[in-house]
Amino acid sequence: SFLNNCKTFRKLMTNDCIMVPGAFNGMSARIAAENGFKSLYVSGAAVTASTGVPDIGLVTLDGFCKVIKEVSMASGLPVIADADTGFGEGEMCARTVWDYFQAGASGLHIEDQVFPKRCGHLDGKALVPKEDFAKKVQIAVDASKKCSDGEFVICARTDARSVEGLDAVIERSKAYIDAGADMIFPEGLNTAEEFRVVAQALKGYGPKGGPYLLANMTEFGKTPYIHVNDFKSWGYNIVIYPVSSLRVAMKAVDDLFKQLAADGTQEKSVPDMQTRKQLYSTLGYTPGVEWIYPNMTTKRN
Ligand code: PYR
Repeated sequence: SFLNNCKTFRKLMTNDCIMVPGAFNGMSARIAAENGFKSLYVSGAAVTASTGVPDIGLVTLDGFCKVIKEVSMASGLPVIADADTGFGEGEMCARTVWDYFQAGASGLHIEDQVFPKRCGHLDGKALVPKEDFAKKVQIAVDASKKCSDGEFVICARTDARSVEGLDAVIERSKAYIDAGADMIFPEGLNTAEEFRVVAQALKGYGPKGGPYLLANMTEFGKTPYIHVNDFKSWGYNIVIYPVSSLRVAMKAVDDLFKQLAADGTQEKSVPDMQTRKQLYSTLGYTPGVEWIYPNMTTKRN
């Protein structure tokens, strides 16, 4: 059930650091599950890009829920999903929590940027006042209590690093923890040392004995590549790889189309393709045999 997935998600993060890759549709979700990943991420950057629009708040709540449902149903795994700035204020932010939970997510992150937001690794971001965002976090936490007894994870992302500096990242994070956030996502940090310093400052802070900590290992951004074991040693619980799968998939599509256009037949690209056999295996499909979703069984088939 959705509630069990929330509990599983929390359990996975307890005293551990899990690698959570982005899945941008049901197929990529199933491939990740096949490869042993225990939880998946639905990225705003990937959802928007795969829809063909930039990451500036153009995809609606329903658009995100469609992808969350696909990823959740196809994989049966706990999903944490990007909710940008919460798709609005007040009841709209509460509705986002309820709709994400009903779509199958086990948690979400909302961020303290002004709407329309931009990618956390771009310059020129602007933030809402700390107190205003703390109120929004509180609304999300209350909504989680109503729909999931508080099991659905509310992650507060702060985009303060490039706008107000590292001290503000810590100060804002503490305010969001005070407001009830279960998890903190310090976005756009510049060095490994900054990740360590933020974790050190937030360790044990707040009524819940310290928040879960999320690190974003996106490519081509402001953050260097850091090994999951390093994050674990500093106290991070989850590392996301939001757009990695979409980037390699789309480069492969580009390579195919170039080759096909040039050669007039796709034959040269066939060795790079997922075969029919691999496709059916990933889908758990045997022609003539009843097919069911993985989370409709007690174990993955
Ligand atoms: C994204 O992938 O869109 C994030 O916010 C990390």
